[in-house]
Amino acid sequence: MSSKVEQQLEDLREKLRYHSYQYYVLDDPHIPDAEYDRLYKKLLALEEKYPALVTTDSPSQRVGSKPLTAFGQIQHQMPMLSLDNVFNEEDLYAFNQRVQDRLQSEEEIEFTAEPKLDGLAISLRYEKGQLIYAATRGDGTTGENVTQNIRTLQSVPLKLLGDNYPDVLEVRGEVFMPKKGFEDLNRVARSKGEKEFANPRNAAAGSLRQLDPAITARRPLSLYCYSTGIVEGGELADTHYEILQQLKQFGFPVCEEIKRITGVEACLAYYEDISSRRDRLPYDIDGIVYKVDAVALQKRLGFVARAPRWAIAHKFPAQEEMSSIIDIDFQVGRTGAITPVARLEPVFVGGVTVSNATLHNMDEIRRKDVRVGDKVIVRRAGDVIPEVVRVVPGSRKKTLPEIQMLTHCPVCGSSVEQIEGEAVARCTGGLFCQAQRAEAIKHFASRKAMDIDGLGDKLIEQLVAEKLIATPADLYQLEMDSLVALDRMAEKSASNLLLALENSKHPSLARFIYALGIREVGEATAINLANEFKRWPAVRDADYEQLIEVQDIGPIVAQHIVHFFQQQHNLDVIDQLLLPPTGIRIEDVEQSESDADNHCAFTGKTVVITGTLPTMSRGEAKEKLLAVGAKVTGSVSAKTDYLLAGDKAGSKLSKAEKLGVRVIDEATMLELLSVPV
Ligand code: 9MJ
Repeated sequence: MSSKVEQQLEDLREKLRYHSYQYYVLDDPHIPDAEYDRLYKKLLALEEKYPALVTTDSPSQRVGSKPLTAFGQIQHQMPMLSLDNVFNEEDLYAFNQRVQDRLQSEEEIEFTAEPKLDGLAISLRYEKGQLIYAATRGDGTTGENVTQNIRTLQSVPLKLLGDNYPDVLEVRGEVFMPKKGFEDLNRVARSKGEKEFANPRNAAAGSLRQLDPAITARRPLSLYCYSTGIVEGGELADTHYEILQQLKQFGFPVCEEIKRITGVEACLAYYEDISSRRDRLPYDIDGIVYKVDAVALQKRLGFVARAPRWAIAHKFPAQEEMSSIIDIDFQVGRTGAITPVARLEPVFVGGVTVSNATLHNMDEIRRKDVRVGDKVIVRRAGDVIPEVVRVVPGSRKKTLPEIQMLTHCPVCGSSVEQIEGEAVARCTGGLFCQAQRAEAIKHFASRKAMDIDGLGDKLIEQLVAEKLIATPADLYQLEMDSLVALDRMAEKSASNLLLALENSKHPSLARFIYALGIREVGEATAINLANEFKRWPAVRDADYEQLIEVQDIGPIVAQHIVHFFQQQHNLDVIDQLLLPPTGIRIEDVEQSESDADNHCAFTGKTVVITGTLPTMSRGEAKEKLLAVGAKVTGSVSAKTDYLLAGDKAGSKLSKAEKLGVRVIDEATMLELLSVPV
């Protein structure tokens, strides 16, 4: 009886090991997670029934032990090596030369190139295929016994696969926390008001040093193996690269980026390739390791102190360095976002000299408690804007004043608003603020706003740079002479532009509202405002209570609108637009277009537009639909009422048909629009 159960148990364990290997090591799961869970539960149930038959290498025994009071020590039978570093090409060439000299070889050397993971080195000892212990590197000779924690890592085999592994096998590798797991972990910590980890390396180290393995088990730790220690009762291949392939067959995870290459030039190409993809790799690395591939050559080269002569780490420039804050300024972005920026003692970090670093927003300044005069850690990772990570703990020797948020924009003096629940503070000077000018004017002139033909983004930037315009109102004061004096501006295009400006002076109320670029007032909101208030002065004078009554306008948008019209600068620009000599005449929403008249089959319905329409663009169709109070969305769902389909309608059409959504063509839309309901 018991042997039959034993067989059943062992079959289940084998299956689970196999699928775990497919999932964690080969990244190629053969069964759905739910099926794995079913097998696992079956194993648990059977083991619960026959506790005497539970083995330590069972997949159920990853979190088996109770919390420790301290870690024991383990002597490494073969010392765990460290690596010498180089930081530039010249020193890499010198390393290669030393290798060739020692080997008395003129030939290019074969290397295995590996990403250098930024985690914790550990050594795993297996006897007869069973995991015996796991130890940290420690000082290279003596490490800490972290077996019960390492057992909780799903990617660490408790029992090796196959049967041609050596009797005794020590495998070395790096335990690390993938970037995503790190971010998730910190997000949870933040939401609970707990302390966050500074980086994935610290998070990995902290997770592995838990005395309670149940905590380690919940942390997203991974492992990649990259070398071996003691090998007895069996032999491994005679090149490093092939040994790694063997380790993979035994069940160990090995980094997919590892490559065998020839010569130092190929090393540099590998370095460049990985550097360029570094930000996109799912784990942190701090350089590349090159290892002489042939084990026989490694033996001839030997060691100096603890580092092998046959390997070298080619480190990336440090991404974090220390500096001091000389001052904190506030910058106004093109959308009015106000960002505190630290002026720093110049420091070489991430490969460039950095003297400014972002502090993101006021919440971040408070959270990090950064003050002028502080010693700080500066980080520059890849092409990301350098940032102040934190104050160096204990470095503040005297009290320094706290940073106060600005109440007025440093560029235009408008008041600064911070919407509750939003981290970013913004200048409310929209149309007036120099920092936002070009963007505000681009928006004003755009097709869906004032639709000024021939006034593209480049030209606007040029006009702003030449100080010919500062606000949208200045557009209408442009003259032939100053326009033709511009680079690449012919007389014909200048006169076309002046004509387009003249033609733009009769916008609908909705277009004019949209053109003002009030935060979060898009096309649809502008149309709702126009339909609600009918006349321009009523929109301008609407108060908060009236605004939140309007369809689709909530407290935040209402606040943005109120703020916008409270700014005297904005009112001045609007006056310049509406009064002579410019004299824009806004077309009110006609009173006859009363709510009832404006109602048709589309009012309050959700419409999706797809394909090429015969006589109008999708944008024009959208405008017509919005004007009667329809909602126009991008994808077809059960909530869609109509699909307006033109030529070459693709997947949206088939989806609509599947869901039974009514499909109409342009002619039908025009007909339905003209029938009041
Ligand atoms: C890391 N950290 O990724 C070695 N390493 O080899 C790789 N570390 C190493 N190899 C011998 N890929 C000693 C250390």
